[in-house]
Amino acid sequence: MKPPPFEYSAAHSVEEAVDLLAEHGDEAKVLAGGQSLLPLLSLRLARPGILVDINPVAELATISDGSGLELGAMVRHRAAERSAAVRTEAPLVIEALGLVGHAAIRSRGTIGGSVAHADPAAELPAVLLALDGEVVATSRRGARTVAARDLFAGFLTTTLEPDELLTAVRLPAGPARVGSSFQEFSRRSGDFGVVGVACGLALSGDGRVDHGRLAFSGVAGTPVRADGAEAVLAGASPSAELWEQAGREAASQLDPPGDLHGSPAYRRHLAAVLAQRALAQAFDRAKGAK
Ligand SMILES: Cc1cc2nc3c(=O)[nH]c(=O)nc-3n(C[C@@H](O)[C@H](O)[C@H](O)COP(=O)(O)OP(=O)(O)OC[C@H]3O[C@@H](n4cnc5c(N)ncnc54)[C@H](O)[C@@H]3O)c2cc1C
Repeated sequence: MKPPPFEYSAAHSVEEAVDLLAEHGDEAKVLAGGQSLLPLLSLRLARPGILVDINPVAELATISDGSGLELGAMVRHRAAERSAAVRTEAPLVIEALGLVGHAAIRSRGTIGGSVAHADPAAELPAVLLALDGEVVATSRRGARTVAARDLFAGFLTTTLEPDELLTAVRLPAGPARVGSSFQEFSRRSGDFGVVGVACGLALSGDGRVDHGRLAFSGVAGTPVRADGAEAVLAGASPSAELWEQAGREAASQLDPPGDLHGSPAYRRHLAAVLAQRALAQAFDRAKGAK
């Protein structure tokens, strides 16, 4: 199908983009990589009056590190995957991005688009939630930060206002001796995962778990943090039994939907197994980290 008619305006700066969003409000949609928005238009599931194209905004395509990592909204997935700064500061982002569609899609898709689109099966929102990340939302009223825990409001819905542009994604610097892992089950390579889990694990000086962080995709209308499992992990001695116990605890607190890809019970089973695997791998990586 073809998209319904819409106006088009290219913004060349953040200022121009937020002016256009302020002018058109609910009628406007931001066009980033277009990998989710254009299919929605073609299927007539979205009918914006105007697309505000932020592809020309060069200031949004930068990656900076220092105390943590900041990815501009228009950083393409492939650029992040190839970035030495991302590899050093947040290897979990690179691991998760490798599971997003295919290389051709990732050469257009953007970091900001993946987060703003808030697909509950998407990898990046789960990573942002697991790593206690935040986004910068900019409008004519100024810029504010929104923690990942406060960002995802429901299926394809965030707490960003219609006049707000997501301008950056921030990830805090990790502690020493931290390891991470992204585990996912999908029917075919490149498909959205049925269930996925983003995991970060930090060890304390005495070799115990300082903290573990787990966030699932594909189990609810938003990514879900596994608070119960994290309580099980805090201060415990690492072991295969602990990973299994934490996985079981995480799954017991989920109430996933059923669809043609899997029943609620199957998704809970996947969540337990994937969390267990992610913790074991994150632990191995943490042991090797300085
Ligand atoms: C075949 C295929 C397979 C895919 N597989 C996966 C997958 O496995 N995992 C996965 O996570 N994704 C997958 N995707 C989607 C992913 O590739 C998209 O890139 C991503 O979801 C959206 O990013 P985008 O830059 O393309 O955003 P767009 O499609 O341009 O925009 C998506 C939405 O976000 C809004 N938006 C975009 N940028 C901003 C911003 N800066 N501020 C405010 N709002 C904004 C738009 O208005 C729109 O509503 C797949 C896509 C395709 C076509």
